[in-house]
Amino acid sequence: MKKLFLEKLKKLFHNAYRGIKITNLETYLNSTAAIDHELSKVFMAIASGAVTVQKQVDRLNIDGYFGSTGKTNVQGEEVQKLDESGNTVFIDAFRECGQIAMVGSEELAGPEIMGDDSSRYLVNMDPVDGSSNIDVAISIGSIFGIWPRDFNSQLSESALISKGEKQIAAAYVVYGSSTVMVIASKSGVQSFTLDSATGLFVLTNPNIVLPSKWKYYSVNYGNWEGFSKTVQDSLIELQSHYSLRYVGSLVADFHRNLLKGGVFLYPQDKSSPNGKLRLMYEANPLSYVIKQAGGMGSSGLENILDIEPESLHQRTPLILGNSDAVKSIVSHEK
Ligand code: AFP
Repeated sequence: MKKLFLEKLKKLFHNAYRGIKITNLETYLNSTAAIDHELSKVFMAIASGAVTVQKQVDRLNIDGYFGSTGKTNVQGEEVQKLDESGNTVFIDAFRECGQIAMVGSEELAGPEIMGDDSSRYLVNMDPVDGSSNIDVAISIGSIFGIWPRDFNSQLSESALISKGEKQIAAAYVVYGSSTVMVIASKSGVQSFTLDSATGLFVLTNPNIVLPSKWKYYSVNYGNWEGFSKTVQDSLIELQSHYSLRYVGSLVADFHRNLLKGGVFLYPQDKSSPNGKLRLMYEANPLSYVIKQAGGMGSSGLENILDIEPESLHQRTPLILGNSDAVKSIVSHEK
């Protein structure tokens, strides 16, 4: 392991010597004026948590660390062992970073208060997204929305339930064939790949903008019978022009469509009349990311970022991707 690490360092120096610039997450954050020191610490806490979760994902099958805890979360869904440990990993990383005053999580019924009087940020997260894919070696992920703390408000659940438009940054991690961390801020969207030899996230895809020509649409066709006629009509139109890709882990489907161009749909259907996905820690953060990359997110009736939320674990229908694709689907809906 030590030998591998030294080899990797040698390669990094070699590349630097040859003029190949390597930027890691920390150097990117330090050199980006629009991201202040405090927000940088939040991103670094996400990165450190992600390295730990990635190691757990890697060893899941070997250590037998998969399967259900036997518990259900606040939404009545089965909690996988990794859901529980991922939640603890990120909560601990956020507590240690000191800049976060409160966290909302898919795995917690209410808010987790931390930090001190000067902690400036609130985070809503889905610590492990795509749980049902955990034990079948399909990509899973983590999602984070970051809101500024309102120092005039009490630290209570209602402060976490704030419009997506007020986010100042968002991030997600995909634990896939490689581990990537994507961050979005006023400075755009950047993707970093985890170098497992050094434990550093290296900038591999700077300033991501959605390709204007898009290829893919993503939807669970198993829900067809429950879709409204307008959703069915949109899908009939999409299927004659675009390729279907659906993994069933939101972050993985989202990441592919972000890089290749496309649209993700999880509309309401008869069995989930309000949609399945969660507004505060799935739809809002990813709508923030897609907006910075030139796209948009919609519930079919409203821009996701404009929705006035009512509860921490509220669900929403979601249409997310290239703006022209989203607008065309929404125009059928209205
Ligand atoms: P799980 O966490 O239960 O695997 O759900 C994943 C998810 O919340 C999201 O990541 C997927 O996009 C969506 O649900 C998949 O839902 P379907 O299995 O109903 O298609």
